Amino acid sequence: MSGPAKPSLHVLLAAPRGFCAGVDRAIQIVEVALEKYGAPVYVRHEIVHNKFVVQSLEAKGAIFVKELDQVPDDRPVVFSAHGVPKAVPAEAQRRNMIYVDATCPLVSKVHREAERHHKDGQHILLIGHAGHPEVIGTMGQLPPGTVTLVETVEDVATLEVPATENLAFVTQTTLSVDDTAGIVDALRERFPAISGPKREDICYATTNRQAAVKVIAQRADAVLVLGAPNSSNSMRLVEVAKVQGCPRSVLVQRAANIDWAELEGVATLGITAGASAPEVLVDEVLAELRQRYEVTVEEVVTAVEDVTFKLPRILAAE
Ligand code: 10D
Ligand code: SF4
Repeated sequence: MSGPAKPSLHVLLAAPRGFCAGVDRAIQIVEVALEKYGAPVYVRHEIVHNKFVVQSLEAKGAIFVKELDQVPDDRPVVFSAHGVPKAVPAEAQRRNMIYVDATCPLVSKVHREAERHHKDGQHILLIGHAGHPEVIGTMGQLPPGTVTLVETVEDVATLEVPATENLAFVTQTTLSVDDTAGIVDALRERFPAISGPKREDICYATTNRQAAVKVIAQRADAVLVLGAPNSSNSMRLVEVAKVQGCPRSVLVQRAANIDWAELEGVATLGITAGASAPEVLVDEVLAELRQRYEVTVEEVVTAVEDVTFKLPRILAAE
């Protein structure tokens, strides 16, 4: 006997979504390091901000630690995709350790930009979120006191800088494109001579995922963003979806965490995933939805990505 007919649900799948080139490379770095050096390979900080990724690497022999002092001298260590202060590789070198830097090349590019401004004698304003590892890493490229953090438009008015003439700004790579534009406008208004990138340093993946979620949010009754609460780019996707037309937008770590009551009355559901959330988590959600609804899926493609990054030379095949 068949049960009552399932309600229908139209799913809008954002594209691009999920893994970016920097995350792909970082995970591959841990996998190749495990092949090359054998287990255990230590990783300082979550390689990317996703529990599922971390657990699958742990199953292969990776050990995740907070700080370098938790790693024995004679085991290799990988630094996460978010970047590290200069003091970290310096310490690894001092201890003669094998280390592999999985910092995304687009984060390293911001590090070099900051260094160049500093060499030119400029004080740096870093737009970003306090306490985030990328912010700690970027600030840690330069001596204390040479970089000031700016988190909001409101911060700009009260900002105290050593000299208003000799300023430059750089940004975290995973910020809200729209909020950052507002902060940059306020900075340029208060400090007309400030130098910096044309717009900001937000990466292609962050930009594309926000543009895609905006389009689905405008058509959806609710939006699910696959990702972790400590993932800056994923949290920004939830905010952007909320602001751009879909107040019922929520972050979910995986299918088991969906609050089904929140989806009551939803006929069109948007789905996307942060840059650190693997596609299997999207598949898992779709499978769970098919248990409860008659699902139709429409992929909404707003950009096609073809970015890839090479592995660090230390891991190149011999
Ligand atoms: O928090 P987040 O968005 O910076 O990092 P997550 O690991 O979630 O995604 C990858 C982004 C990186 C490594 C920073 F660019
Ligand atoms: Fe690199 Fe952007 Fe991915 Fe961060 S989100 S790892 S900056 S490509």
